[in-house]
Amino acid sequence: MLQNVQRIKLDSKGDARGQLIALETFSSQVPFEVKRVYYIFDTTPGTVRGKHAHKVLRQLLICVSGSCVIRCDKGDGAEPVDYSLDWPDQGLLIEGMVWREMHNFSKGAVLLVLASEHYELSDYIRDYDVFVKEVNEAKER
Ligand code: T46
Repeated sequence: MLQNVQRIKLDSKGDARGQLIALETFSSQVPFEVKRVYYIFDTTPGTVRGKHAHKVLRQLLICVSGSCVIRCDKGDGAEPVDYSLDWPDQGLLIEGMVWREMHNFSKGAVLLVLASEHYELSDYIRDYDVFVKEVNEAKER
């Protein structure tokens, strides 16, 4: 498990009819105010998405249908860690500076993301070398 990346088991309200998961802002499962929701679907086979880090954004990722793998890298020289999401009660909370890449999307996969901020291009770091430099500079502060 990486610092700033946490698997969250979402509380499913199951009964004979099936399962239901409710997510609320500022709960133990969503520890931030949700300002934006987006979802990724109909991905091209073999595609890799993401390939960036965020400066401030906090996000909870849930693969609500199918499966995918989220590769997380702290930029500190340690090996990246792969988190597989393959059931709707599994969440991955990513906070702080983490380089993320989403891959191995199954056919029909839908990746739902709850985000703490509105869409802001200036929050993205899309160059891996710049990301590593910023991680190192933060360590020296
Ligand atoms: C992240 C991973 C998990 C918008 O207009 N509004 C939005 O809120 C988002 C997220 C994207 N867009 C536009 C920008 C691009 O034209 O949608 C297009 C695809 O976005 P992007 O290439 O950034 O998508 P991914 O899958 O590489 O990354 C996304 C999020 O951007 C990112 O924050 O952490 O999913």
